[in-house]
Amino acid sequence: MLSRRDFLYRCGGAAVAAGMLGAFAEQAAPRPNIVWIYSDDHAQNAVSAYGGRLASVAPTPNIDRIAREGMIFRNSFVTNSLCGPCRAVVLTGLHSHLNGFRDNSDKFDGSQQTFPKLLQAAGYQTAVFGKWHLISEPTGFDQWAVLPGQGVYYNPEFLTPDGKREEQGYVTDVIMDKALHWLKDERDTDKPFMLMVQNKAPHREWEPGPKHLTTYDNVTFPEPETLFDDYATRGRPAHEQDMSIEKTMTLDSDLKMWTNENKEKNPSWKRTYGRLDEEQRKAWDAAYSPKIEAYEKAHLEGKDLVRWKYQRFLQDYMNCVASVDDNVGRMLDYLAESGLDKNTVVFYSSDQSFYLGEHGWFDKRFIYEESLRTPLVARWPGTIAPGSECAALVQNLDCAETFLNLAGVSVPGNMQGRSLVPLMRGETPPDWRGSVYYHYYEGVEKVHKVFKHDGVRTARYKLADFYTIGEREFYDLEKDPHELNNVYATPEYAEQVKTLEKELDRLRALYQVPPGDLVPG
Ligand code: SGN
Ligand code: CA
Repeated sequence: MLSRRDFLYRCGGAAVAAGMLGAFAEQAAPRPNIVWIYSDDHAQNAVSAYGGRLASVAPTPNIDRIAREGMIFRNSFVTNSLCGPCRAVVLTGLHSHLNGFRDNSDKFDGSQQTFPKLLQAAGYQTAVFGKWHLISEPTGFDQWAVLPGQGVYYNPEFLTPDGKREEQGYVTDVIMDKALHWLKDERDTDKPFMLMVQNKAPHREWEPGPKHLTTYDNVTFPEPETLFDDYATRGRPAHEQDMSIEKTMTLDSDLKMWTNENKEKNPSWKRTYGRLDEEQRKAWDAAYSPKIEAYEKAHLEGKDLVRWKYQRFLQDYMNCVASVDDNVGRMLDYLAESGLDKNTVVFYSSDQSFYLGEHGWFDKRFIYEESLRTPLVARWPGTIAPGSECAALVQNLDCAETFLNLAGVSVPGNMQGRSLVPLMRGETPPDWRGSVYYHYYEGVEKVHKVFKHDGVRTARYKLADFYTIGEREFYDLEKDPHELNNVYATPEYAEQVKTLEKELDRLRALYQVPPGDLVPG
């Protein structure tokens, strides 16, 4: 006799409607719960399970625990490296041009098909807490409390079905409090659940919580090899961006070096410090006053100043990550204590990754590795063998199908991703994708000034098409993992360039990219 799960997989998982499970109902194991912990701008390079230069100085033990007890996806990518667009892709399983959310100024059409709605219809309890950033209200959730827009780090306001509520505390802790409260006291325990816990952290302006204001004070973060990249082989996009540590990152709002003379007049100081209560201010001042004093005495310039900014940025960024990691631990502990862990699939991911000084940058947007990638680890006892590594090319586009598949819910034919469930079982389907499609839409007129582009990445090569300005770039990731050498016009690569150009055309057609989205100018 096939187990219910085996039956689902043999049917490709996808085609099995919840109703068809009737025959198996008696011996069927309960459907698995899903916990999706999602952060904002958490770089793959800042998750120690991925190794990398920061792993030993700034470990993330709780996120690593998910990887250790489950699977790490080594090649996990996004479709469009920006917040709202990534969230819309996760919800719908559709690329941006089909779900209608191309850039952060769009409004998500909440009437469209999403995986939470499909899970809800199949009898799951659904909830989302934390960052949402899709402008319209959440749909398809039994319970929700989301931050308005980007939200704030301290004493944040939440939008809920019953209106606005301000909460005292640090946002990463408050979001997990809400999620745990729902799990323990609010949900219908007769139903399986799907819970999305979505952090604001470690998004700019990287405000650490009270427990981690000084965690990395005595750490020197290794610099990336490309901190002083001169973009020698590249065209306009890398030269004209506005996301460098040197020029774009501010000393006041980003690095909190509000000097005594100017701070009261500074809107960013009011915005940040003005939100803190008395106790929070005390802790904040104790952490930052000595840093401001040291900075003022140092009189740094040129490369020394960039190096100092990099260290200061990483301190606050990693302080924020430390709170995220603590709260992942709270969730894992609760699941274990309650016994829910046995039948709960826990994912940790981020809307997208982030530059931590690579190429001299912070932020994301480009198709280059640091922002094309995103962390993805998953734990599913009994299905994922502990310590598994997956090298297949996966995308946030696959989330919706994965969640539906593991819940035994039929996957609608218009979704564009693929279920990761076979990969989680340690089997790579022979026809698994050999390339991923990427399309960034926000454009040079918006913050950070990155030209629109699309492109394709295979296991070895990458082609980017900055179509508004007619510039293309090509990288051999095996020989040039840091993407310093654009070989688009190099004769030795002519054949590979042609192959990837064809692949890009194929993917544009496959995913139905409207030709109107690819026009010059
Ligand atoms: C804000 C940030 C930008 C960031 C965008 C989008 N500036 O505008 O640095 O790129 O959000 O980020 S800030 O000073 O207000 O933090 S996203 O993750 O929401 O897409
Ligand atoms: Ca983000």
